[in-house]
Amino acid sequence: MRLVLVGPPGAGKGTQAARLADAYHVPAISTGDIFRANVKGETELGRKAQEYMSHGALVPDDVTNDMVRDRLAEHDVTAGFLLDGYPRNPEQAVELDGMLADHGAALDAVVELVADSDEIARRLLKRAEIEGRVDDTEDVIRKRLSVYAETTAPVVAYYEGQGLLVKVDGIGEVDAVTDRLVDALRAR
Ligand code: B4P
Repeated sequence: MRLVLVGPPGAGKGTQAARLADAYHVPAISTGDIFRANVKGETELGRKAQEYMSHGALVPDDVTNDMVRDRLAEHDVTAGFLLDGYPRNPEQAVELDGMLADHGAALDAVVELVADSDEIARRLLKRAEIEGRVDDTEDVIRKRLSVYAETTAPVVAYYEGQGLLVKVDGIGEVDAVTDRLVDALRAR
């Protein structure tokens, strides 16, 4: 199973990616998590990513694409993977198609997790209290939402055009959303 999970910040991508990866026995690859681990480890990649992430902007494509290409060349992804948070613009989507074609592979489905702005703000502000992520402040959340609407929403249209899109409601209990995701993928 080769899956992409797309959706606005706070829709529950990271939360559901871990559960879907368990269900399908594939690794969940979160570009946000990889960047955060590099920021924490004070690596060169982390230093580059931090200035963009802290403002809610996308990390430049050359940095992000190279990182994903390296990750997809590792052995544990040969049987499948779940990409969480990548691609985030149409250029990255085209790049991903090329990376997969190099391995003679293609995506099986792209899941869009849908949630409204009020629920998103509520979740992320709650997470801010618990985890203190620098990009979970009100101003930066607003910026991330506008980046999503302008830059990432066209990725959804790109995959819809390829007949790969599965839309799932991300509102409700975490378990209920997971059941919805699994059912929607099974129905496909
Ligand atoms: P991400 O790490 O992808 O952050 P995110 O969009 O906020 O999603 P996340 O997975 O953390 O949150 P989730 O919705 O699961 O990206 C962070 C930054 O990294 C970006 O702004 C960008 O700078 C950079 N970046 C990442 N990928 C990039 C790329 N491809 N190109 C360029 N830059 C990139 O969960 C949110 C909260 O909701 C959690 O606290 C969770 O507990 C809660 N929640 C989840 N499901 C819930 C439910 N059903 N009910 C109630 N709460 C729920």
